[in-house]
Amino acid sequence: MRNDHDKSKQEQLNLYKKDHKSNYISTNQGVAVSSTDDSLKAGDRGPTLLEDFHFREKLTHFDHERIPERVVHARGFGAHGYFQVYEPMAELTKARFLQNPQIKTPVFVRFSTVVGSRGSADTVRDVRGFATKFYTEDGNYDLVANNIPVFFIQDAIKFPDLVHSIKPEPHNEIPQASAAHDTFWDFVASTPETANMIMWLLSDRAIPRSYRMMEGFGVNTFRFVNEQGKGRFVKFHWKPKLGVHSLVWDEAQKLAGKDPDYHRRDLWEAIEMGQYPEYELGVQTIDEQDELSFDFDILDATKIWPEEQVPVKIIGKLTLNKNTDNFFAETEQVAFCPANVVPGIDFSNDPLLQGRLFSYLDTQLIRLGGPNFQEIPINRPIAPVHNNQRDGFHRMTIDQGVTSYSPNSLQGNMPQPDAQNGYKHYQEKVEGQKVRQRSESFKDFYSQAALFWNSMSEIEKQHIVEAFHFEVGSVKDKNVRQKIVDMFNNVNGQLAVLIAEGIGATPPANPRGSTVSSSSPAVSQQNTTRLPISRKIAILLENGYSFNEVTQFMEAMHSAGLHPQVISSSLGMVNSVEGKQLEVGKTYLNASSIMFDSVYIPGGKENIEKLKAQGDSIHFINEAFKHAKAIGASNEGVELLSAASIQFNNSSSPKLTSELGIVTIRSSSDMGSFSQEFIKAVSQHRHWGRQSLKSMVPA
Ligand code: HDE
Repeated sequence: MRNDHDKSKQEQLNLYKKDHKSNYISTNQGVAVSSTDDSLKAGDRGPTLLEDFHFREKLTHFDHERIPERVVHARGFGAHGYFQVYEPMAELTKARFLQNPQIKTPVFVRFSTVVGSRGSADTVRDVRGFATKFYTEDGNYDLVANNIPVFFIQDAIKFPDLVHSIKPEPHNEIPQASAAHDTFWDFVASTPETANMIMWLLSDRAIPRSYRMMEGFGVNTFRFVNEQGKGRFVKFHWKPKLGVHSLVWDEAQKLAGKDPDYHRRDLWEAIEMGQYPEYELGVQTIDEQDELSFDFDILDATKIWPEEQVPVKIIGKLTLNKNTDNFFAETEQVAFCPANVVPGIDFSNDPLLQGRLFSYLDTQLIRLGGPNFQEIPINRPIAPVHNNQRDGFHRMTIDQGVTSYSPNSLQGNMPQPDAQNGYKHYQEKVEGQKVRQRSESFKDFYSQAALFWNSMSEIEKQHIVEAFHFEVGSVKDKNVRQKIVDMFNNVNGQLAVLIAEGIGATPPANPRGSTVSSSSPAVSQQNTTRLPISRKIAILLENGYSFNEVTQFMEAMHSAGLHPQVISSSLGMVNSVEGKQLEVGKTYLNASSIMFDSVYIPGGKENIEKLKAQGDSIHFINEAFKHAKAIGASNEGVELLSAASIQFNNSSSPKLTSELGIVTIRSSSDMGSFSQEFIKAVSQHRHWGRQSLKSMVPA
């Protein structure tokens, strides 16, 4: 088969596209089918005949439709896009896709959860995968990242143990997509290297608001190599343009039931609307001579390189601008592997990475049914492929010629190695005894867990403590619960006391914690970017609302790139005081406050009287308030806030008021300022200062 290296990835995928709408049904042999609704029978009430080849082929294919799901990261969602570097990176790396800002390198990204099976919910508490395949001119480069910068374990040999412990328990396959059970916490309690990762996992990072609002981290330490052969250690980061934002736990749990596809829907809709998700690529580099100059080992994947110590250099941007045509062909069949690198990117001796370099190719062999999965369109490089690998299940290439070995003289020794431009592994000097042991430099398990805790804002600390209560509180074995308290007493004494209080364990007799008192502001979501763009607003309406207020408000939201939607008690049209109508987007049965970032209630006496009489709208507002979301109300709409017992600055003056995300106005003359103030409140994401949310963690 010809290699389509001169075509873009998209053009290449187009070669395989089929639009079945315009064709007649045929068998897989291309024979036209006359009917597909009845099987061939001996008489219309008689038995089905074996000779019905169409029936047998249709059923056989159907019977074989499923392939094994990924052993981890089974639930995922992908999109196409491109990557552009901002300026040539020649000083750091010779990777060609990192040199020319004019070049748009095609990419495919797959986001995922780790633990749940393919049909599990999107919003569970879990690490998120963020895997990117760059189809570069030098071959495919995969940056197989997560949204948390550290990992549970230090050596890949423990990966099966970790995953067995966190997956549903083997005797009854409960619970699905959750770490909140005995086997996982038993593993944690006996594996102290997990401490830092657990802090991150129980933080808000593990319940993202959107795939568009997550960072990505390569986690492992890689190596950049430039044209002169100089190597540097490197860690990769993705920084979302929209900032890093999360759900709250109550919301995440409810969404898992009401909209298990919440994250994939969010990504799909953003791309369909042209609000393309964007992430900047950042790199942290460490010169080889500084390898040993940190108080942690830079090869230890349970440690971050604090950004304040090793700054992140932003080098380019990823844009996701196209949804898939077919989930199975693209998202399910895409195969990532951290060993897929191009010249200029190399590995380190990080023992977690070394194991990963083996595991991904190995798992693809079983999941995708043999060694030819790289010929599946989504996995094919745009760079040419020539070698002497042959045959195997599902081989699609039709190799020509008599030789499939090297060297050969019958075909002029073609194809042959490219000594000049071929990939050359970095010549790191390695010597040592063969040992099965952990480096002493890997054995500080608690300092960075303490650093993370110290870096959290008050509300983030509160969420972590609540997450401990939920997760460890779900563990039946009291001994394991106690061990967790004792383990986290090594991180922070006050944290251990707070954990113990919620899970019926004995607080540490001697609350101590790590001596680390420094923090890394970069890891707190408190310090993230805040933008209103693409946020969703529910407008609660019944007949008799003010059309003037609603339309002014909606226009202001649309022009700022936000998405208002009308919610009412039934679908159809709702009538305004002015007699004009608006179409209802959703009812209280198929929408709920957890699906929106904010709520707005416009005026109109009759509208508000009806809304007041309804439990649904009151619940909607209360829930949005509890989840610290922006709430806006104009004119009589303000009365609905009082009816919902919302605490706010309820002055009867017509002036605009805005406090802790509650924005009100008792006049229609300044809807412009009201809308702008509301947008500001939405951009804050959450308003944690509200009375009912006062922290349980002392400052
Ligand atoms: Fe993975 N991981 N992993 N992992 N991983 C897989 O490969 C593995 C690790 C990550 O969307 C598997 O194709 C080992 C760290 C992502 O298709 C498997 C270790 C990070 C994805 C595998 C790790 C990741 C995977 C399962 C050492 C963040 C999904 C299916 C302890 C940097 C990619 C597959 C996709 C998938 C092995 C640890 C990220 C079994 C042995 C650290 C995003 O090969």
